[in-house]
Amino acid sequence: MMLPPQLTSESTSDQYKPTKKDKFSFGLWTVANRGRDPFGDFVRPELSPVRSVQKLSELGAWGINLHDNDLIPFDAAAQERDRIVREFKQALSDYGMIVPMATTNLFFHPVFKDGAFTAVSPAVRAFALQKTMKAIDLGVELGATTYVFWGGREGVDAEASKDPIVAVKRMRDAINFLSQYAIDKGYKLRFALEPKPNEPRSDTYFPTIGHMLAFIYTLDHPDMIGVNPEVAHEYMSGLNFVHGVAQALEAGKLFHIDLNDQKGPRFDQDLRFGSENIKNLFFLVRLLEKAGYDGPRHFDAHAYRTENEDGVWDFALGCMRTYNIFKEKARRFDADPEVQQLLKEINDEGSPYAALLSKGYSAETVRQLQEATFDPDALGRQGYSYEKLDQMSIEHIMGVR
Ligand code: GCO
Ligand code: MN
Ligand code: MN
Repeated sequence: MMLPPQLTSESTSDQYKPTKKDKFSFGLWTVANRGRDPFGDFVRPELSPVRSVQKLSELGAWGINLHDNDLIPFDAAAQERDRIVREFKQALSDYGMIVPMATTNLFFHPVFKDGAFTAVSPAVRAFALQKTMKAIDLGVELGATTYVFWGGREGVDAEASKDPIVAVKRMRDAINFLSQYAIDKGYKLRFALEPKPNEPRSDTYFPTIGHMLAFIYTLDHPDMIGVNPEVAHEYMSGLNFVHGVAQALEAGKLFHIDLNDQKGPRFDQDLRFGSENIKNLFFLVRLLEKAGYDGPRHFDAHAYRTENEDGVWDFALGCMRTYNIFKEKARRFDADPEVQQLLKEINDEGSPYAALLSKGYSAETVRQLQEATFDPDALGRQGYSYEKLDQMSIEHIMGVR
């Protein structure tokens, strides 16, 4: 692989090298993505799950995640299923990899063309539950502790086709049913719901992190349910990913994360992590690391369609290295005495009002606030030095501080 000049020297090249401790994971579907798009056919040959496990492990990844049908063909007989699972488990143990997360393919087969849990057809909804129960069993058998629900085709093209209130209720019924199933089976499993605003349907239900968070608290078992936000999906809605993730973290609901990148609000691009939105993703990594997020750093992205297999491994290594580079840059940013000093001044920590506000509501705080005299004009005249602060962030990101 061609490395940028500053990373080729012995002293620095190892610093960002991914290791198992970094908890990097990839979907089987990401590295095995064959580059088919709506306008062109496959450009890469099939990549076997065993080869993916081996190569990712060599590159320093820790986990590999899958949809049921990434591993087991849709129509496989029980014997074939068991053989494939046996071989895959062997590869996991040979190469020291784990399966932290599993999920269901509820979007590829034509049966799901109108969605799965929210499809109008009761038979399709029932089949979706049956398929998901099987896929949960498979995930648990492989050791998964997180189970992801991405809406896939849960949405509409023709608005009149579904009552959107009924759709929300149907999704709730499905998640309640499946969480009860996991509980009754004694599985140690947490569910992570993944929002996306559109594609493949022209509109998908539960389009953003915020919609998902609100929905979770209406479920029967909210404690076992969190979110799996994806960089690209929030950018598709024009949102600040860092803020959405922060809200999930603060609520204790960041159960998993799909790292990738995206050029603005358009079709879902699933680009190499950190290849586009360098500033926002620097702040994302800083947030995850400072908040002590200890879940998988999962990449849900794929290599450019121009690449052959070598390019796929360049892509995978690039995702992990960039995460580690951001992590180091964030550490340096927060250790920079000038940054610390400026942040201290900006936050005016010595103000008597800081102490007062920290007391929260009481009759005494109410009285003190009512009696306080403020000078709004003076407060309105002050400058906040955000230009200076932001330039410092930029200089850290660009590597000159
Ligand atoms: C997308 C989605 C999917 C899901 C995956 C797990 O790119 O539209 O993110 O990749 O994450 O299917 O269910
Ligand atoms: Mn995803
Ligand atoms: Mn995506």
